[in-house]
Amino acid sequence: MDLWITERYEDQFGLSFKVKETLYHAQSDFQRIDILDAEFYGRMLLLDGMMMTTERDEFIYHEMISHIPLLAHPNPKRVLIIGGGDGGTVREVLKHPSVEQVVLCEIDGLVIDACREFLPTIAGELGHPKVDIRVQDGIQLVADLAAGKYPDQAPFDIVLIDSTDPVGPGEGLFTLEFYQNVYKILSSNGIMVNQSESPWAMQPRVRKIYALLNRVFPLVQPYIATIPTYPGAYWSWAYCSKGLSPLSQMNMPLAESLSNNTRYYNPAIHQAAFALPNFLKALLDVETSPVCDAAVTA
Ligand code: SPD
Repeated sequence: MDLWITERYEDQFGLSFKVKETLYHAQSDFQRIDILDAEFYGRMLLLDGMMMTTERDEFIYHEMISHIPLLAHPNPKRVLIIGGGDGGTVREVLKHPSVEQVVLCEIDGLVIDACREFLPTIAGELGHPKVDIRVQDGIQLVADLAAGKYPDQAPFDIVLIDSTDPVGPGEGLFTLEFYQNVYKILSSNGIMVNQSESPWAMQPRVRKIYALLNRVFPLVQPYIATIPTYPGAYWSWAYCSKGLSPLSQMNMPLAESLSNNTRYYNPAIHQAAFALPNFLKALLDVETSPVCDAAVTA
């Protein structure tokens, strides 16, 4: 008999996958962890029944959360990733030659272990010498760094919030206090990007995220891609900075050469991702299209 799983959203709609095999199942101190092998999408990681990543479409999410900010920054050296225990964001960040250190702060060590074993194409760079893995609560780490507890470890050029949805252990990563603390640990031209949910399926949630971000960061610009396996498929990230726009410092030759090693990202996608449809501008009270300054070409 065929086995199907369905991720239901708000008991209103769902996305179903035909499963060949359960590869891993555990209940950690934080959440239920499942790694399944499915038809079409391949191996997939679910946390508390919510889809986190699949072998077939993970490149879209991981390239978009990484390359947009890293190419917007003139010289990113130190990167902090909160969440992201599957390792996909680490893999993409390491494609940038300027990056000297990547701190990965994942609350759940079992997620890291399971992904290393069962999702090697995603987690394969977690052992890279530039990567410093901390198994601890990212909210607490950022609060400690912001309070000056480890002065030699901050600031960061890039902070990426590669979180779960704002339920369970990920909830505290969507608060004003957390965003304020991230702001404090960014360098003067630092950039934060957080995954900001589906502006199609999760509109009240998305409005709240952007209302909070706009209270903290001078520049907040949503950008968009389609993630076929997430609820609503239409997904967003928030580009947040102290003023640096997403294209003003962009090194076009570097973006083009990086594109030889990506499956989704390229310089045209970088610019187009910030174009918002009218319903989304209205949802987020964005009056004008984001400014896409001339990119650096030499
Ligand atoms: N609804 C799914 C949101 C998950 C976003 N994070 C995915 C983590 C992949 N590294």
